[in-house]
Amino acid sequence: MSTGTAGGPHTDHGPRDAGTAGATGPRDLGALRRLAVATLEANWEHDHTVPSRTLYPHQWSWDSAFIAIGWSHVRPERAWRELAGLFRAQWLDGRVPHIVFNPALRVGSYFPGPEFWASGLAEGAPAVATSGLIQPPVHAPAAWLAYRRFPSGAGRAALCRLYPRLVAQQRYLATRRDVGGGGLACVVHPWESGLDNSPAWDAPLAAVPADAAVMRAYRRHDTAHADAAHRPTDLDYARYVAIVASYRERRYRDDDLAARHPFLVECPLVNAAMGAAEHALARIAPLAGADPGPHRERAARITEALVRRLYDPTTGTFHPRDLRTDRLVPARTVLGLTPLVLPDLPARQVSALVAEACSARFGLAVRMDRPLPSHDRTAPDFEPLRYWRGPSWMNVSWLVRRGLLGHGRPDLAAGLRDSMIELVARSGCHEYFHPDTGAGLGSPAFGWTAALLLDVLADDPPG
Ligand code: 2M8
Repeated sequence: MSTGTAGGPHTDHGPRDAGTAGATGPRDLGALRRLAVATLEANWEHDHTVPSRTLYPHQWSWDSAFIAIGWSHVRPERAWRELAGLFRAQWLDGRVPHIVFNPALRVGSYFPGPEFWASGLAEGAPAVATSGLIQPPVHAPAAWLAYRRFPSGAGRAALCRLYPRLVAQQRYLATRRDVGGGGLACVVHPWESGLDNSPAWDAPLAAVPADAAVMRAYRRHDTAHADAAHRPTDLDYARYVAIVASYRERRYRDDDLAARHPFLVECPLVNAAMGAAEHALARIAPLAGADPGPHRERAARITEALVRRLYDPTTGTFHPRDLRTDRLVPARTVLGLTPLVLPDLPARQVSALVAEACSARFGLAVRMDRPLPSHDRTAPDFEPLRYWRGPSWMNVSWLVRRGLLGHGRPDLAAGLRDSMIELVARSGCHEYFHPDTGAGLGSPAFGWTAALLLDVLADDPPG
């Protein structure tokens, strides 16, 4: 990887020179750890951690799960406060909202803010303002890892309090969101996947009527804090807003999605996370006095459905299924690699995904010369600077690394780990990174980057 420029190491806490991949010395790792802890501390806000003070000043769902894993390494009680705070905002139907708004912040501190979502008008929404969407359900594995890292009595009590809420989250996804009837959950908005503007959503989004000019009526907050050329376009946002408006009009009810909703897609990541969550719940259940059997059965059903509905043997990877056309989306994005997190993924799919990851498209190797990109490097629509259309992200690399560890590829997992550490050593705790140079992009002090760096530095065994 060549030298990163933008962002540079944080001068207060950052390492001076962390060397090349795999050659990061112990002293440098100590400095990196201090940088990560300082970043989490600076983003802590009473009972949760903001992803970024500038770009994302509220609480985000899957960010909080990753961040809880980071806290478990340094201040375990915060891991439990983080998750408990998020699940206090769970809706009566079991959905865990993707944003929980901090009422103390001024109007306009994020777009779209609480006034746009109007969650208070929806049945079963909590008293605090939230969005009406979900994000990948990575919380049960996060809670399990946090407990395993520091298995105290207080941790166990917190985990047991969380257990029924995690079960309700799964039930919501497996029932209300199984619009395709094939045993998978669908996302109703690209934001639900967490990979907002991934090329995976281009085809299903193109069918949503929208005009970029509608954005003149709103004030985007993101482009005031980040380079507009790195963010989704105004046309993307016009579609995002139109899809939320359609869901909000029905008060975020899921009963007639198939008949009315303009965006319905089965996402490999959301469903892989849902399967991995059942595996984690099977570990948690005995601590909470519950039977792990049903979780194991559900996990097996989800893996089977994922392979049946989203795996394409001709490409050897997983693709989203657009329920409007009942076809797989052809784009080969990093979403396709995420089913590796499933411990029961059949050997055929594991080896196909390892081959896909090691191909020129994603460049995974025992010694990586560039970080894992979010999209196929060889695709004509690969964009190295634009958000989820090419840049490298720590959370997706972390998920793929866990999958590799779980499937007996510690050599490749170590290559990925080195490249993740090197990114932060070169550029700081940025939100995302240039997939060629490793330069830091987006927010410079980002929660999950710091949290997951702490986790990979600890290098705990899989499980
Ligand atoms: C990004 O998404 C939000 C909308 O939810 C945004 O662009 O404003 C994504 O990277 C998402 O995965 C992440 O959870 C969120 C906060 O970090 O930011």
